[in-house]
Amino acid sequence: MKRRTFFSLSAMGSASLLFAKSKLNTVRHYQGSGIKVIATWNVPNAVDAALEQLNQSASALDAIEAGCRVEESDVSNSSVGKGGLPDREGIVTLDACVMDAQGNAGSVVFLEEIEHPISVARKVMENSPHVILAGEGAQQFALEQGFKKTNLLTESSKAAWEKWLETAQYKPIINIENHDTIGMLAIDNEGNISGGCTTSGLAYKMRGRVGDSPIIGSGLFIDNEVGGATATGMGEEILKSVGSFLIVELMRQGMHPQQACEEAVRRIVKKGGDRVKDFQAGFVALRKDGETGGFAIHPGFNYTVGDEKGKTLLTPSTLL
Ligand code: SD4
Repeated sequence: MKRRTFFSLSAMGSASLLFAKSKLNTVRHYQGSGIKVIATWNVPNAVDAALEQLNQSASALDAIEAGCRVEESDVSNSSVGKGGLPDREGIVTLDACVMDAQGNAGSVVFLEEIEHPISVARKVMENSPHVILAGEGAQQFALEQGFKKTNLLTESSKAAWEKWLETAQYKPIINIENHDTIGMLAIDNEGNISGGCTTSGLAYKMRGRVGDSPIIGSGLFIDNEVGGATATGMGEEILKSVGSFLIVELMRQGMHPQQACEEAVRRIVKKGGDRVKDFQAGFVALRKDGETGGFAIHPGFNYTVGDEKGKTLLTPSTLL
């Protein structure tokens, strides 16, 4: 490197360091206030499973994994795990991620024939040197870790796909074709936060399509100093605004989780133009002090919150 360039870069380095330090002084650190769980959609069984873990002093990560596994095995949920609607070739492909209180992350994308992608994502985080594993490689890793292959296409999801083939029109319907992806955030009794997100993605997507759910920052983001956020809805739109990361950063700067979710939804709507009438996007957020928020573009979105006292289904106001 030329000497002159070196000097100017190091000057820039110390200027940005000063800026970073002054910014850090304004960052809020929130303290925990007992166990808490928040999850996208009406998922009482998943929240119960997570609360059961937290009540036994399990870690937030264990609670998240237990909660998400409930939806992955629920064949009546058509957008997560077993029973999830397939891609346009009739194959179910799954996306999931986890993030823990230390800022570690693991993710699987385009995973086939494994019932619990959330658990595979956790193994990627804990037992591999990587953050994301995709497709065949993700499946190979899962099998090596002791997971078994299973058929994820149920009779009813196969029948729905065959019916879809009659017209083969790809048009995700707000809150119908693409709902129930579970994004879950939890605080354990040590005050640590973790999160997870798991989905079979959009019904009748193109083969190979991956949405926001397994992408750290878009479908999920956790920062143990601040809190976490997770998303549901049209992944293509959520990816473009990195909404979960945005919400955590807004909370870091002092915004309430509710306001932060609203701002993230507004950003998506601003970029979405006319398309907005045809897609849903929603977020939930949990701050380290137990404060929560949730917001979506269109009516129809709800989320479940749980703590020591029990659980509540909340229907937030929406932008449109
Ligand atoms: C995706 N965000 O794959 C997911 C779909 C979803 O409720 O959230 N469905 O784009």
